[in-house]
Amino acid sequence: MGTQESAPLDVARLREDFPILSRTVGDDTPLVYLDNAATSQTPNRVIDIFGDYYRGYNANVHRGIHYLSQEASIAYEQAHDRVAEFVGADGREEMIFTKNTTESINLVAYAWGLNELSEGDNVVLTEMEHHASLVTWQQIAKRTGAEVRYIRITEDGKLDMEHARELIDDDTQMVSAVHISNVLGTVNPISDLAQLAHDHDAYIFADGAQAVPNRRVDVKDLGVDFYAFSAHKMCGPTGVGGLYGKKAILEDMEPFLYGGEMIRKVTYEESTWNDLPWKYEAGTPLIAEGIAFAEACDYLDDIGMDNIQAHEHQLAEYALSRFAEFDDVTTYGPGLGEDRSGLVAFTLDSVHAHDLSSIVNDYGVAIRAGDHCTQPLHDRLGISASARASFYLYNTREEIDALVDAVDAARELFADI
Ligand code: 7TS
Repeated sequence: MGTQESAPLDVARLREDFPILSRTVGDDTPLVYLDNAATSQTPNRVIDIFGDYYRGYNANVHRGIHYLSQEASIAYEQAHDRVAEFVGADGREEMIFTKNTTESINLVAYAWGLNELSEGDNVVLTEMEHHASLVTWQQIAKRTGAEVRYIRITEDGKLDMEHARELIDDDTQMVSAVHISNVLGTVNPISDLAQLAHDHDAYIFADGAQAVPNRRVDVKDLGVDFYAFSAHKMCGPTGVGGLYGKKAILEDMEPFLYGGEMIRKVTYEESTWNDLPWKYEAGTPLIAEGIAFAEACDYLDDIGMDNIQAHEHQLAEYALSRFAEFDDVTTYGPGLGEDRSGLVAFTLDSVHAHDLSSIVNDYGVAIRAGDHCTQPLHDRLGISASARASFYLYNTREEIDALVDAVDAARELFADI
């Protein structure tokens, strides 16, 4: 929910930072970009990092003592500190740069799970996990003999915490939960889950792909052991993501990938590992992307995360209230007035989600249709697919009106068939 201290965003001004938003699509139709939960757009100052880097100081990091390598190394290393600070971690040692949220989860599942899990252990997930977490833990569990358990969701799309208390027991080694559902918009009680996990000496991993972009996240306040997110959903570039891990755990864990950069001393027989976080960043890393990731954090902080959260919340409320005008539209997740993020998944009785997204696309409106990498959740909801509109700091009520008008047009088109 929007906090009291938030100030309204000057959206018209902010939109000037995103040249892509003023382009047209198809038959010279203005673009209405409502697919931000998949990938957000990128402001000029983040895009500019790439030109500055490749024109000014492109060099490999950590290796050289020449000027360019030093400049690139300092910028890349400081980017870790900046991204760490953005989510409340204790500096670069607790912030590994990965490719994306998916790789962050796989890193822990392979480096920790494959070594530590065995028969008799269990991993507790939620019914609303993205495949990035669900498939990864499911497959690691198969390989180790561990059991996977799923915390149920309630009718209104929230976690059944009573069920969580039943499932998490002394054999639980990991609780891995999505912080905000990419379909329901539900904000899960991660600190309560962390408490439950720790009461049973289990670790807690939170998937923050849909949370870090739109609210202030503090991993220490949440009490998590691991936390994952992607730059491309928070005004940053594709190709880079963050993995927060508690220093003591990261020091104990085995590396995920072996090779150059992640070692300290190598002989023909043995190798020892580099300091954190480099122990987990084998090979030449995503240098320009990492530096741009930090710039995206600066950009969001300049706007104010509380302001972004409040803006998104207002847009979600507006979309829910507009959809509530129609008997044949079903929305999923928490309803009006509840804490939820700025995305709304919905179905229209007479039109399949894929047809719907294709028709609204003709009106310049970009939304997503399908299972949104949550097939089991869609099974649980009793639907095969949904359409989803997801908002960000540069979206407006008028764009939601454009979506609703386009949905109207789809309804009419199918009524004639
Ligand atoms: N976890 C959640 C909750 C997500 O929403 C996504 C991406 C991921 C993990 C994976 O992120 P990636 O950066 O590794 O791909 N979700 C979506 C979506 O909802 N539509 O497209 C991607």
